[in-house]
This record gives sequence, structure tokens and C-alpha cells, in this order.
Amino acid sequence: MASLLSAGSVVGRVELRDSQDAAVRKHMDFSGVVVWLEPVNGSLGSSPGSSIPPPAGAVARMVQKDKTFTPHVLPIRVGTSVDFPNFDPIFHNAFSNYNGQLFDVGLYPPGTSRRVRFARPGVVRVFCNIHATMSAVIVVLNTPYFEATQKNGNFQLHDVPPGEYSLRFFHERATQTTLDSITRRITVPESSVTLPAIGISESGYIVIPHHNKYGHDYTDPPDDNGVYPAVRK
Ligand SMILES: [Cu+2]
Repeated sequence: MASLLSAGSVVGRVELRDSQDAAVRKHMDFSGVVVWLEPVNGSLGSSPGSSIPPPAGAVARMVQKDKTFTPHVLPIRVGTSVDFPNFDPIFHNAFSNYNGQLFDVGLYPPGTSRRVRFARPGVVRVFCNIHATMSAVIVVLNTPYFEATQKNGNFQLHDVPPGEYSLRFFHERATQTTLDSITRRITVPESSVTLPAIGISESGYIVIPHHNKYGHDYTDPPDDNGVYPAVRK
């Protein structure tokens, strides 16, 4: 991709609005919005992104540490494997109902890791079967042109062949209607294009408690061998 003779860049910024989230309201944390470009059919671009095969053996990483998945939002290309190293002194799990099918790496001990390959595009909501507060999102994309926003909301998509694209977004706390409404068509030139700021409203977002992998409510949290104080959320 980096060897393209003429390639453009798309630079932009998102602003989260109407949020109930403390990190957004108090700290202007606009991170974790996934932004990507999909070539429009009949595009002038000579090498549509989706025709570029994913790098063989591509591996990304989502760490388990302090009873948190990090990063919380991870965009990857179709065909990429994700490692889930457990850096905590306690057991963890990772599971999801992905494409209607359960993936489940089982309970695994401190200092070990598990790997899952994601072969189809989609939004994968990841949970831990024993810690109800743990969640993450893996966004599996059929394009090489994607990024998750930084805390300031900035994103930069590089090495994009010039042409017509659909600029699309995923945000965990935005409704599908909102995400559809901000999808836009853009022309990528042979240089850099800077977009005006894009507002994403979190209005209408409702937190729905998730179940464990058996489809049941979470029971009492494990004592985690006393590693974490009981009051900790
Ligand atoms: Cu866990």
C-alpha cells in the first residue's frame, strides 16, 4: 500500500455530542470512533481497496489488564487474527456472538494468551464471561483504509488511491440511524484532503445490559482471589 506512486490522505475530526458519558462530558474524550473508506463501484481509483488482499498472518492485539480490554475499540481488516493476552493476576475469558455464532476462548490463566481469527466483516461485541463490567468492540472491515479516532477526535487515513469513496463511521454509543445519516461520499485527490469537523450525536443511545455466554444474567462476581478490592467496579 505504501508503495503507491500517487496516493491521497483524508484528514478529519469527529466531535461527540449529546453524550451521557463522563469521559466525553468532562474530558472531551472523542476516542474510539472507527472511520473508514469503502471504494464506490465504478470508482476512478485504479485499485479499489477491497481488491487488496489482507496481509497474510496479520495479527492485532487486545490486552486484558486491570479487568479492562484495551483498546476498548479495535478496528481490523478482514482476515486478521486478534491476540488476547491476559496481563492480570486473575483468570479471564473473551467471548462474543459473532455473525450469529459464538466464539469463546474459554477461561485462561494469568500470563497466557488466546488468538481468534476474524474472517468476515462485522461488529464484534466482546465480553468476559466472569466479569460483567468488561466489554470491547472489534470492528472487522473489508477495506485497508480505516482508523480509530484519538482522544481529540482526529483521524488520518493515508495511502488511499485517488477516487470516489464512501466515508463511513462506527461509534459504540451512536444509533444506526445516526451513523447512516453521517455517511458521506467523498473524492480522494492525489494529495491530502481535510474535511470539516463531523458531529456524531449520542442521542437515542440506550445501554442494554448484556448476558453471559449462556444467555443468562451474570451471577455474583468472582472474588478474584482478593486481588481487587470488592468495592471496585
Ligand atoms: Cu474477566
